[in-house]
Order: sequence, then C-alpha cells, then structure tokens
Amino acid sequence: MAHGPAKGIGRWLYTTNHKDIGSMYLWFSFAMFFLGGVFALVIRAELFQPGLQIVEPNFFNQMTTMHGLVMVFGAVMPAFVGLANWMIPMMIGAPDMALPRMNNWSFWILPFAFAMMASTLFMEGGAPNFGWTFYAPLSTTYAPPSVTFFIFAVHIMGASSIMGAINIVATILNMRAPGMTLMKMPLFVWTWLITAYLLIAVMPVLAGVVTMMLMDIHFGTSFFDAAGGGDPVLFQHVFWFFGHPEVYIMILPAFGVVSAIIPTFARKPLFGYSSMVYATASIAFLSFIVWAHHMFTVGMPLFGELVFMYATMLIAVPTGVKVFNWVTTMFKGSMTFEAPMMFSIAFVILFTIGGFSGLMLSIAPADFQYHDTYFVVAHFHYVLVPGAIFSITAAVYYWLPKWSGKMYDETLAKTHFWLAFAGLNITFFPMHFSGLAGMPRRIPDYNPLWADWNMISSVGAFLFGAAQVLFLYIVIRTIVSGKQATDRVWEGSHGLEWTVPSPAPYHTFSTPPVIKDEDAHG
Ligand code: HEM
Ligand SMILES: [Cu+2]
Repeated sequence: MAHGPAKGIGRWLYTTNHKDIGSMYLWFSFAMFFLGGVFALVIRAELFQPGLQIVEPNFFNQMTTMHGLVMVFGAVMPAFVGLANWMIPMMIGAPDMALPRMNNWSFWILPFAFAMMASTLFMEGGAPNFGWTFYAPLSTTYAPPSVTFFIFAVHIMGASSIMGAINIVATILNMRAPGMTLMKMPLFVWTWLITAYLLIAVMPVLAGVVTMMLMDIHFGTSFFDAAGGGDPVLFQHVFWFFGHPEVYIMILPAFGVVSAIIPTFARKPLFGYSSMVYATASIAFLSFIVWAHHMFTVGMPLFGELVFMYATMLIAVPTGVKVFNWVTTMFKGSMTFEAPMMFSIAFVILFTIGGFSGLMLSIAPADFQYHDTYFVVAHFHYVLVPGAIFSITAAVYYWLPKWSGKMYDETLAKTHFWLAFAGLNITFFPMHFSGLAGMPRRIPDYNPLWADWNMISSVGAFLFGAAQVLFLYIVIRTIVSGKQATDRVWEGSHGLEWTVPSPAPYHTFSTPPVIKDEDAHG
C-alpha cells in the first residue's frame, strides 16, 4: 500500500505529501531569510556612519520596505507553515493534511508572488519605497508604478495564507487519531489552530486594504484621498486591524515550539497546560481590539487613546502567564542545554524584554515620545528576532534529526547560538538608546549625535548575518554527512512524532495510533 516518493523534479512540482511540502516551505523561507537579510545589511551598511555613502535615499527606502515585506511574508510566515505541514499530521497521528492538493497550490503560488515582488527592484521608478506598512497617500498618490505589482503579490500571498490556514483547521478538527481530544493535543497544534483562525480573519482585511489602494490608483475612487472625500487615517485603521493580529500570527506558533522544547530538555511536563491554551486564546482575542495603539499620534479622541492603551496593557497578563509557565517548567527540572534548549531559553528571556518595551509603548502619552523612533524598531525586533526567528531555529535543530534521519553537530550549533545571540543583542539593544535620544526610523542619514550607537548596531548586524551563514552550513552538513539519529532523538521527548523512525517515513500513520492518557500533550 505505502509507496515512496515520485522520482525527479515531478516529485516536488506535483507533490501532495505533507512532508515534501513542509520541506519546500522551509527551504523557501530560508532563501527569503537570506534575501531579506541582505536588504537589512544594505540598510545597516549605509547607517554605519552619518552621511550618505553607499546608496541613494530612494533606494534606501526601497530596502527598508522590501526587508520588512520579505521577512514577514517570505521568511517568518512560510517557516511556521512549513513546521505546521511537517509536524501537525505527525503530532496528531494523521496520515497527511486534510486537503493535500490545495496544499500543493498554497505552496507553489508563493515563489511566483515573491519573484514578482523582487522583480519590482528592476522596474522603472524602482521597488515599493513606502515602508512595510505602506501608508497611503505614500503608497497611492506618491508611489512608484511598481505598486500595482506589489498589490498583486500581496493578494497572492494572502490567498496562499488563507488556503494554508483552512487546511490546518480542517486537519486538526477532522484528522486526529482516536483518543486525541482537543485538550490532549500538543501545544504546538493548539497554537497553530488559533493562529489559523487569526489568518482566516485578517488576511481578507489585508486584501481589502490593498484593493482599496488599487481602486484609488487606477479606478478613480478616493478612499484614502481627502481631496475626494476620503481619509488617509482610514488606511491606518484598516491596515492595523490586519497588522496587529498579524504580529501575533508571527508569535503564537513560536509559543507552541518552545512549549514543546522546554519540557523535553527540562525533563518535566509543561507546567499549566490548560492555562497555556486559554492564555493563547486570550492573546488572540485581545489582538483584535488593540490595533489603534499604532496610531496614538494620529489625532484620536482622548477616550480612544485610553481604550486602546488599557486594552493593549491587558495583553501583558496572558503573556505573563505563559512566561511564568515556561520558567516554572524549568524550575527544578533536570535541564540539559542542547542547541534547541539554548535558543528556547534565549527566546524566553529576550522576548520578555521585547514585551516590556511593548508595555512602555502602550502608555499613550509616553508613545508620543517613542513613536516612529528607533525605540519602536528595537521593540519589534526584540519580539520578532528572538521570538519568531529563534523559535524557528530551535524547531529546526529539534526536529531536523527526525526529518533527515541525521544528527547535527552540537558544537557547531552552540557556536551558531552564541554568535546569533551576541549579534542580535549588539544590533538591537543600542537601538533603545538611539531611539530614546530621538533618532527617527526609516532615515538614510542622521545627526552625528547618534553615530556611536549606529556603528555598534551595524557591527552587530554583520555578526548576526555571519551566524546565519554558519546555520546554513550546519544544516547542509547534517543532511549530507550527519551521524544516524535514533528514533526518540531526545531523552526527554514525548509525543507521536518520536514514535516513528528517523527519518520519518514518507507515509506515517496509515493506521491511526490510539492515544492513551500518558501520551497526552505531546
Ligand atoms: C506585551 C505585548 C506587546 C505590547 C504591549 C506591544 C505594544 C506595541 C505598541 C504600543 C506598538 C506601537 C509603537 C509605535 O508605533 O509607536 C508596537 C509596535 C510593534 N509591535 Fe508590539 N507589542 C507587544 C508585543 C508584540 C509582539 C509579540 C510582536 C510580534 C511578534 C510585536 C510586533 C510589533 C511590530 C512589528 C511593531 C511595529 C509596527 C510598525 O510600526 O512598523 N509586538 N507594539
Ligand atoms: Cu500592535
């Protein structure tokens, strides 16, 4: 009954296998991570010194825009979708995703979207240069002609995300093995179920806002143009109603990843499983009612400022529950510090720093000082780099032996960790200071007052970039010449994925396993 993969390129083009599709998502994301990283290094090279040395201001703006778009939609989101494809069926005892043909389509439209978006760099007028938040009228009245291609690309990415999310919901709700009740699912599956609902809810909002832009540019409407009766502030409301939940789309699956890794290397069950589920759901709910904290300085009524300020601060409560539970899981555990655990512990510590600067920003009157400065850049990089990127890295080290059947080199992986850890902090911690000293974000040149902190940030960024080249080398080396991995790779690991051989066979669970109580929670 079970048959192997097709041969040649056809295997990858026509595949409906969740493992193949998961691998393609992960490799695509890795490629985009490097592309977005190159853009970031162009930015940091220009900002190494005050004055203009390397790029024109307009090109600099294209770099900040493309960096953000590629990292969010090309690196972080596809990486989590890749992890979902690989792990969710294996964690719930399903043979594959529920909608395998759609799965193929969700992946394959992505390279086209990003090829189109990258090609705008070579178009007349250049690539989008209005920031990843593409505020109108910068992105409409004053935009380069390539904005139409950008809009098309965003539509395709959105379609991909919605299809992926529907597939994940359908899989989790319909294909669990007998005995796997919702409250026995591993937390990674739970966080992805909730994330999928966020995606289904907000991707149409993103599609809507870019469609309104398209109408304003080409069809004579004026949604965002005051001269025709529209309002640019409307753009910001619609954008952030998508945009804030979007930042949680990039962090909830990360919560799931570290909730799998920390118990393994602490050799204790996750503390407070059900409170983790409820905290995740509360964060997801709250993420819908705080969007205007990105707009404190836009001129909202005082009552609005207060509502959004208090609602935003509430998110710290369920987030605190999660951090408490991770720390308590480690407390008195028999911990060991393999690479996945190192990245996960760094996640907990550094993500908490990002959460605190978020709380500072949520104080509306204080935000008037921080808004649009490097303090905001420091905040969101502390949540996104140790949050999303470190958790993805941890997940790769944790599951690579299961995927490839080979063990990675622990010494090299630890070297990667320390380089990345140092690089990230050297890059982003000084941004708190340049931001508090008033340095605005998205500027190609700056007052020499901020020169020292910028020089340090740029050095850190190149260090971080070098660390990721090492990561690529480690992954390739593992696949090519790693030692054979055992089935239950980690002594403390639980859950169905560790009951199948390493590498995981092309088809798993053609007969569903029966879940006993002691297998609960992964
Ligand atoms: C306790 C949790 C958090 C709070 C209270 C918080 C609060 C805030 C506030 C008030 C701003 C607006 C600052 C300004 O523009 O002046 C902001 C910006 C931002 N936050 Fe957070 N945040 C939290 C967690 C997160 C997480 C988990 C992520 C992503 C994984 C994230 C990503 C971002 C991004 C990307 C921006 C900047 C958007 C832009 O203007 O380009 N935040 N945050
Ligand atoms: Cu927000």
